[in-house]
Amino acid sequence: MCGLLCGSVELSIDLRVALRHLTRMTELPILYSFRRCPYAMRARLAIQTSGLIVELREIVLRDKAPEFLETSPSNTVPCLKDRDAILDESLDIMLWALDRSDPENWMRPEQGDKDGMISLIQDCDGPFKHHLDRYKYDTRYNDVDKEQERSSAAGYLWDLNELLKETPWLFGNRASLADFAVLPFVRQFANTDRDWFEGEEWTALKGWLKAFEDSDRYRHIMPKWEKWKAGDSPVLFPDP
Ligand SMILES: N[C@@H](CCC(=O)N[C@@H](CS)C(=O)NCC(=O)O)C(=O)O
Repeated sequence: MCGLLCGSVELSIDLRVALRHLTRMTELPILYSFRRCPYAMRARLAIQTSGLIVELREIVLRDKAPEFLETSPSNTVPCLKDRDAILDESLDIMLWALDRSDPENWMRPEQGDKDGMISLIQDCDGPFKHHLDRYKYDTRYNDVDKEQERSSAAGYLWDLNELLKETPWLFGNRASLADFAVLPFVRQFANTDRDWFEGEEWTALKGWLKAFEDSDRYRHIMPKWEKWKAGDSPVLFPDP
């Protein structure tokens, strides 16, 4: 559906022009993103909860826009440009958004603290992602045993399951930074072989992932975007 539909009332052309003008005047931060990338998903989750608005530029990884390549030192998504500042790591983008506004208190979990959350996220981005990549994309690597990689990655998921047996979220009875930094990667693991994932007895983990995938929060970060090119009308995220 057109992003400029408000309820059932289509915004007038004048309003569209005004919105475009306003976007230019206020110099919204620019988020280079890719819909299905778990790193970009976590960045969008944090931006969405913060209430900030950014201009989203959808990047296609096999045909990256030159403006994106000039902006991102690592040539990876997500990348956020806020005036002169460039944030090239998804976790930094989450922290940038939540530092500005954190209405759901993601940075102040009910149990544990920021250091504990960061440590759990680092285990996700480090060893878990290492094995996840070799499980999901095993043919891209030499000498990997797909099942061995799956089993190594699953160790991290069993640890998450233990936490989730105690409380509905990783750090207590409220969602926090840790949940939304990690969930997109657990989803990526699950989707690699959904039948196998559903057959394992990590019941708390499965419930946590399902609640996320069924949520409005998830739906709102996953609309389909057209590939961005210079000169396109700005696409706002979240869709106002
Ligand atoms: N360190 C980065 C990693 C991001 C990353 O690896 N993104 C992938 C897409 S999911 C990417 O852009 N890969 C570059 C490519 O495939 O060309 C972050 O946390 O933001």
